[in-house]
Amino acid sequence: KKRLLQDKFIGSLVGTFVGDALGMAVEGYTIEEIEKKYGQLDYMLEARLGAGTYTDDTEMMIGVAESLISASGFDGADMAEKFVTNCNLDRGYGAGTIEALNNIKAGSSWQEAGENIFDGGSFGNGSAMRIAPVGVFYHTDYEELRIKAKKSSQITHAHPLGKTGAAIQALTVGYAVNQKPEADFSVTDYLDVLTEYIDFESVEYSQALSSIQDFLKNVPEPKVVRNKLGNDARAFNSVPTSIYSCLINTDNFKKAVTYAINLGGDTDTLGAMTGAIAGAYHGYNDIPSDWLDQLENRERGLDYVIELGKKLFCL
Ligand code: 8NA
Ligand code: MG
Ligand code: MG
Ligand code: MG
Repeated sequence: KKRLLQDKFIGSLVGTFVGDALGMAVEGYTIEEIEKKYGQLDYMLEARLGAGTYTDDTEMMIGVAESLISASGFDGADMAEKFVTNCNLDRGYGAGTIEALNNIKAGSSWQEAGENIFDGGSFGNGSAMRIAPVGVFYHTDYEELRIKAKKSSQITHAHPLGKTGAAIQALTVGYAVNQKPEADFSVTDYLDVLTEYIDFESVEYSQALSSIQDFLKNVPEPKVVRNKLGNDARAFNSVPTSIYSCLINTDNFKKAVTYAINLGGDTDTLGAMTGAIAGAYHGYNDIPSDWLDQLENRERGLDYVIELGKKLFCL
């Protein structure tokens, strides 16, 4: 049982990495373009920094994990510093995040760095894409989990819609950790937990939640899902999409992540967020070895991310 729990921690972190690496190659493609060029894409393509390499999504997730480990829990100043130290712009960062990291470098506190980006802070999906370590670490206490998720978002994504996106994604990861992988993922129970802990007053998330419920009753074509839930870099147009990708593909990790990246748009991030949830549910052992075999593994690659998962579990 302990072994399975550790497997889930590692699965969520490596799941982020795998989904990011798979989706990277078709970032910005439409559903139609992916379909035409690859049919159903479920393998690593040569891209940007090479096949199996990760982007900002995983690089920032690594920073979140490192900080939770070194500070034995959430520490905003420490996490901000990890983001700055780790940042390699070649991995492809969002404009708002770059601005927040520059503010930190210039001396802003972690609470202030993201405050005045865009209009009232960023609501990009950048704080949700990296949240897996928060979700697994705080899985025993959903209240604490939501608070820490929002604080970790504050560093770069201070807009309420950005923070809520990070909290929803983190809560979903934490919930997935708590479910037995062989049992059915109870959608009703999950939605009860979600609505108990998250404030769904904003139309963006409440509409998405009601679309998800409709789609679960009457499963539409992926294009309809894309049109309704979205597939872009805004948190409210990608976090619900990733959750839905998991909810209709609970059989295995591969099915969920493949579904998400084939929706097009912000595919690395849809892959990363779907991989974080599916990895937390199924565990590391369910991630296909032909995907794992292709992941980058120099310095801070696959072995390093597995080690972070173990350390996070042992804290
Ligand atoms: P961000 O904070 O710049 O947010 C992403 C985008 O959302 C912004 O560039 C805006 O277009 C929009 N946005 C966010 N907040 C607001 C607001 N308050 N008002 C109006 N528009 C807003 O960056 P992020 O870290 O959230 O971005 C994450 C994305 O960037 C991920 O997809 C990640 O993979 C990366 N990304 C990289 C590339 C690349 O380099 N090829 C391409 C796309 C995305
Ligand atoms: Mg990315
Ligand atoms: Mg929408
Ligand atoms: Mg992306």
